[in-house]
Amino acid sequence: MRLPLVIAVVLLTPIALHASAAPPGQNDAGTGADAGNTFADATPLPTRSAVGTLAPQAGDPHDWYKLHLDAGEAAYFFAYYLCGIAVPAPAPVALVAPDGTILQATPAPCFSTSASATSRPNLILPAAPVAGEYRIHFSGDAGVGGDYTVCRTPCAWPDALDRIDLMPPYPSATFRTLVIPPAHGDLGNPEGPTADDYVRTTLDALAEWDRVLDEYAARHPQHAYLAALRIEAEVYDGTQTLDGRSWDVEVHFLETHYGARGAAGCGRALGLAPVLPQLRHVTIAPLANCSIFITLVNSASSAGELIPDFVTLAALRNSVLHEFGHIFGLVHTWTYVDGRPDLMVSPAPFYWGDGSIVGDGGAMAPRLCVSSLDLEAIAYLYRWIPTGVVQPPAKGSHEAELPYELYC
Ligand SMILES: [Ca+2]
Ligand SMILES: [Ca+2]
Ligand SMILES: [Zn+2]
Repeated sequence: MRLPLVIAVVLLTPIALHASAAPPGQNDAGTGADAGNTFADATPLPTRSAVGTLAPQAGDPHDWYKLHLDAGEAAYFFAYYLCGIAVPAPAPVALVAPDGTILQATPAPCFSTSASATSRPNLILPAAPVAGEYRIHFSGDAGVGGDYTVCRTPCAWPDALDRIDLMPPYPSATFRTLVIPPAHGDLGNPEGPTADDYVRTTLDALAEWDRVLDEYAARHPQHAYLAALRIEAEVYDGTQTLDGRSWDVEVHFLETHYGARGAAGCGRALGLAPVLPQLRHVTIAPLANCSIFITLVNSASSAGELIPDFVTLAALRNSVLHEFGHIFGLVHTWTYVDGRPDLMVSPAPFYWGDGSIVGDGGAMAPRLCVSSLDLEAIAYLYRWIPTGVVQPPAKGSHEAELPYELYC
């Protein structure tokens, strides 16, 4: 038991050197101050996500966090820098045992909008060797720092529980939606889904939105107008007009890696250049008002795999539900309830075959359901329906007013 004390003393020394130079204005993990610069002086890791700053050039060479683990307890962490000019190269982050031993050190990649960057924890402790205070250490020894996020999974964004970000509503209550089947199905996996499977699952997901909106409207009379929202879906059979103005929404399938499991947007500002050649009709007609792209090759591979998974129908269904949430005007939320992400959490985490977020390599997509939070926010966006006068949202996000419920 002496060893930890010795290490603590040795590491404690720099605090005196840097204490006077501690950068002002930091708010690491919401503490209003800089996270501890030493092993001994570690800041408690919040139960929710922490955001912080490491600034080795400005008197902040280390940020240490600590949490207690029982012997044998599993703990998985996300520890990522936020992409930006302040992070020229991956900076190291480490998981440290109570006795100071480094259990795992990794260059923390930069968090981006790419699902693949954040779909899995990067510090992994399947079983804590002893009970005690473990540490997460962001080190500026390489001279590199920046803004980072750190959390123990399942992570939730700080102070964002039951809040969802908003875009303007679509100016029609009817969404004429054309589903354009993929050119082929199994993508080389003879056991995999067929093109018909993909289309059928997509139509099921669209029908689920309709059913859920009706159910919510019936249960909440003040939002009864949501029953007027209607997805009218058709499957492209070669005869429909593809002039880009006949459809409110087109659903496309992409058969190569696109960097996300899906994408959606209205107004053609989707950064489409990489995928245009794959769209079956884009050379003969402009896109519809809104488009959804579903990647049939997952961008987030399973643990240990070098080749991304083929999408499962369960994952496809979740993606279609999520992307149509964007069409309605929802952005994202960081709401987790009982360890499960809301439908509009992004990037949606994978769960593995043993039910953990990392593990045996068997990726599973937990069934996601539209939530009361999602529906409340849609009710807010479409409050124009009774008057017919479309209004932009007067706020950038919606806070839940009703108890959180899933509409499965
Ligand atoms: Ca700091
Ligand atoms: Ca610090
Ligand atoms: Zn999204």
